[in-house]
Amino acid sequence: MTPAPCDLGNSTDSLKNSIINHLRFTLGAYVESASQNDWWVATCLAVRDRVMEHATKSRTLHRQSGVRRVHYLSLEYLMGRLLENNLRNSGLYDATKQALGEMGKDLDVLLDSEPDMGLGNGGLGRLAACFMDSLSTVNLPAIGYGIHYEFGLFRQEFVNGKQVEHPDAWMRDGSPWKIARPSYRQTVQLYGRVVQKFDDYGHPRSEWIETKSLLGLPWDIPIVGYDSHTVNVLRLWQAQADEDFNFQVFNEGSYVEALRDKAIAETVSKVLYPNDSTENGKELRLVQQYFFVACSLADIVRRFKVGYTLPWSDFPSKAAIQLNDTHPAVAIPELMRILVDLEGLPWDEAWAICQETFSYTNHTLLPEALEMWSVGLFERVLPRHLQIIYRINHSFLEGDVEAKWPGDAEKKRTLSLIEERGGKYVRMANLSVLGSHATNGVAALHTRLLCERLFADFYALYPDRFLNLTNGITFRRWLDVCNPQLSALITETIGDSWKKDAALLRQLDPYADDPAFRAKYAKIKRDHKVVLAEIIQEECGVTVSPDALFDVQIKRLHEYKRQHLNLLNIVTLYREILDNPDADFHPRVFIFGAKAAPGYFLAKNIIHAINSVAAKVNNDPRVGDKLKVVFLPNYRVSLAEKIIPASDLSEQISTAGKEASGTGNMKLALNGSLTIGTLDGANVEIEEEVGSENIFIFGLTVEEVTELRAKGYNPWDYYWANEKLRNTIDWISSDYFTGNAEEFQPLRQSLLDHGDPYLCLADYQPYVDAQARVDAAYKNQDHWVKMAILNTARVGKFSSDRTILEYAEKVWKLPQVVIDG
Ligand code: CBF
Repeated sequence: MTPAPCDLGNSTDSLKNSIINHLRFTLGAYVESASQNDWWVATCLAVRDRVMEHATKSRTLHRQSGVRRVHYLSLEYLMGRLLENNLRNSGLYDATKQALGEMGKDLDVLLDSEPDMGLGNGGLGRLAACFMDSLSTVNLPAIGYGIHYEFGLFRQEFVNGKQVEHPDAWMRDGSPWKIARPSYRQTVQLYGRVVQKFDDYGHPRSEWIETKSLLGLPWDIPIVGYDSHTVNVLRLWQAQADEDFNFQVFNEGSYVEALRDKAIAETVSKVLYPNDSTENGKELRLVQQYFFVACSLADIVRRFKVGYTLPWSDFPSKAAIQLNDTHPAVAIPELMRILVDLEGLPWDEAWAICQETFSYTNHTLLPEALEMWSVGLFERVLPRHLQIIYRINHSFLEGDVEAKWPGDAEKKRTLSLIEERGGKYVRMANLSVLGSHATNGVAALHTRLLCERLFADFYALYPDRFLNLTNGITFRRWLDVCNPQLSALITETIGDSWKKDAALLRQLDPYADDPAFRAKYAKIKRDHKVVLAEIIQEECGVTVSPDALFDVQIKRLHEYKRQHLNLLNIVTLYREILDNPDADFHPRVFIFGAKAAPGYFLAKNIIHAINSVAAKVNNDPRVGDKLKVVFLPNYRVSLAEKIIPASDLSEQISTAGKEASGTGNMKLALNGSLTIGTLDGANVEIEEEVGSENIFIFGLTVEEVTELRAKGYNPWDYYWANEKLRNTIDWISSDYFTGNAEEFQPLRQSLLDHGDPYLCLADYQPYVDAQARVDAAYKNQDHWVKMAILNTARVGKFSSDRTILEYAEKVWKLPQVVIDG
């Protein structure tokens, strides 16, 4: 008998019923006395019910049609909150708001109570989240794989201006979005040793024995696209102890010992490493990487075997695997191990399958972020994988490298998968390039630098494998969700097709000259500034005026991003206001949001310096409202959603050649915040799109940076040559701001004694001058608003839908599969 279909309609009444049913039957709560959290969970579940139907349909259709799917492997997903995004994407927002309203509940309050799902550090993890949204929106068959961290990125608090970290227990109360899939649990081996055996035909086979095992339990999170019925899933693996692991210990009566082993096993997915540029050398990190890669590959192979009885040579036509940076690169030797050791394929055949299956995105040129694992550690944790890497390396060096550069030992040294100088290390970036058919950078400049510098020899060998795929952001979250007022104004003006085809935003261009449109646009910005001013009051206890220029730098705290260059300008302005109180300077609020890696001493010193300067400036009666400095604590996706629509100026001031792309730059420009920035990462392309008259570019170019370094850069030259700069640095490192002149010596030393590695002093005067241009431009509000509108209108290129469609066409060769409603 077919059961009666439950009512999963999209009407207000139907949603009301679902929410009440979940309150009563899933949560066991009375409508009258249900808590806020109960209402939030019940609402999420009502939405989830409607979405799951499409998830099942999508999965079934993808399987039945036998199309190629992309598997996105990423150690990080910075998802933020899901309810509002899912409501807006699925078109349920208005009905749900009304349903809740009729039951006396305010949807906005519920939305604000959702904890962020912060399973990532910064740009790379947020990019993965945008990509998941776009994959569903543009109807591509995809699965995201990652780790189900119990603790996401730490919660940041300031105590006396210094960063203090707290654990982020994002799912302490459970999460209504994730669904356990115990039937797809996987077992992962680690450690042990390798022996040579012979199969029934006398062929040698490597066997990995005496291993420790770990279980991976998958949790699925449905990913709802905008105006599409494709619902892909994000599958996150949770580590569990294998019960056999300590059974003997348990039987011998060592119950506590047995549980200790269980706890150790479960630490693998406990916590996200809180660094966005390096975690090299940590054993647990390598175990995390292998754990999620092994679970994911086993899952992909399971699906290949269940679906079809095809030869292995067809594997790449069913599965594309994208490596999000080198973090999942161990997938390359793992697939080789599966194909050669477990499936008995000849080496060369297996290698061809691997290269056809994998593609790799590089996200950084920073040398410290290029992952390397000591050979000793690798051998202990993954002995068979090390053997495989050695064999890949040998064939490569003696094959293609020798053929191109016969007898050239230096070329072999740079291209080798093993670094031999100063100890032996596995180079994960080289492995990723070699094991993939495509390597891409994330902005045009970054890709050029990959080809000319980091991977120059690989590029000489395999030029066709390199391509650029400029990053993008989802315009649903970064406009529709975070700025519904602007989204509505755009839709009212040009229709709503821009939500699926962002290039159409160009139709707004002429409206920049329309005073009525400008007035509406300006009002929306001001309203957001009023809201942000309230948040600043609440979080920082500082009163700011929404009529001031809101100057925003929100991103991870890193020397290369140069929050300290921003600080140098702030202190210079402070001095000027004191020296020249009647100068015509438009009031400004400098707004920071940034987390520093807990072990990054100098980054924490910079946070402390900014907070200390803020405390002085904000309380100095001589300054009044002219200058305010605020550092909002615990920067995260949901806070970004409040800051970005309220921003006037977007600080993108990294040293040229250091920021691979940046994506905050795109979000801010989209919301009409003008960029002050260097010609770095995607800033270069933003300038091309918005026009050089609608952006404030300053500073050294990549070529000039190289030249300056080659000449021998000496920050002291700049210090002695520029009195303002000298006074600024001396003031920061005096006892004026904290009463202790020692406090910011690390910052001073970095800028002077340690050579100013990110060239703040060289870019100081051009930056100060560019800020003066900003001040002058802001005084002409009409013109400023016009420039802001043109930014919104002209950044359609940076939609992640465009990026994803380029990946699908140029790298994955994926078909779009439309799922019926
Ligand atoms: O490509 C996405 C982002 O990745 C980083 O955050 C990274 O972690 N390597 C880069 O620093 C960004 O430039 C880039 O936009």
